[in-house]
Amino acid sequence: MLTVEQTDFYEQNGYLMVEDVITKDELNKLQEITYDFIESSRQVTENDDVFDLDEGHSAETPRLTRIKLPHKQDKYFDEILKNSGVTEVLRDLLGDHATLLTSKLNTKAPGGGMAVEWHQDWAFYPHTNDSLLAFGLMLEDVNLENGPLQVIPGSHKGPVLSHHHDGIFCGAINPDDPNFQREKIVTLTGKAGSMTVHHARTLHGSAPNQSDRPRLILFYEIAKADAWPILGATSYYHGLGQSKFWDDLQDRTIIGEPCVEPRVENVPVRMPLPPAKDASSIFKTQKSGGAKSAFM
Ligand SMILES: O=C(O)CCC(=O)C(=O)O
Repeated sequence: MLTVEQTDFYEQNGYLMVEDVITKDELNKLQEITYDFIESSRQVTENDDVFDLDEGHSAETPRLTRIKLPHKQDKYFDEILKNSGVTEVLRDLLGDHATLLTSKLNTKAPGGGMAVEWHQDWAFYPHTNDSLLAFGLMLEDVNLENGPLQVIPGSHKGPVLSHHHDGIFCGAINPDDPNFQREKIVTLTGKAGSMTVHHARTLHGSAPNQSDRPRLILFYEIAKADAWPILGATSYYHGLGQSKFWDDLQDRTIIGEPCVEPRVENVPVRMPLPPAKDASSIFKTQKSGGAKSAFM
């Protein structure tokens, strides 16, 4: 699916944009399911296992920051990962054995839907090696107004910056950090059906949604199967116990087989601890952890 130029570009820059990665029918189906979820959030008044609500959410005007773990909410979100153009891109970037870590559908509500402050995913979930990436499938067109993903090319080869504020993990860098090279920012806009990929160590963030339509990006975080999570990071599977973890790992295997011999590399690790008061999502971690905004 990817050309050598594309895989080289990803290797050097730590990000990639792939257009038309899914078919029109696949896109339509994903959109339909997503709008059904947004519709059903009208009944919801508090954050729960499915919805992360944005300020101002109501039955009249649903405002969501996120639909949590979409691959657990509807099997089509799992199917698209394991059997579509997306799967081929992952194979080209990660090889023949790859595992899903988590998924989230960031819905960024119209008229000010929350920014995601600049961060490196790696700070949230260190592993035994850094063959990890996140990709975002655009379910609607993403343009400059609705809060596109932004990245710093090459930052995956640089330092992992501090994501702590006053000794607490706040899930964001300080925008005044001298290693944050704002002048290098690349903005990833694109058509529905496009896919952005970023390495787990690539610095990225996104501004509030200033448009009158939601910004729907379906994110998945994926590891080469020999990258094992380090206990202390946040994910639901850390609390499952061995048996359920093993079953869950089979379910999360996208390509090939699980690997029970972790590849241990000399990677920079600082545990995302102590946690912020509310660590239930990146939005809550950044807010309750006191992260300084880069978008004010
Ligand atoms: O929604 C976005 O723009 C970025 C999401 C992200 O980086 C995250 O959830 O870790």
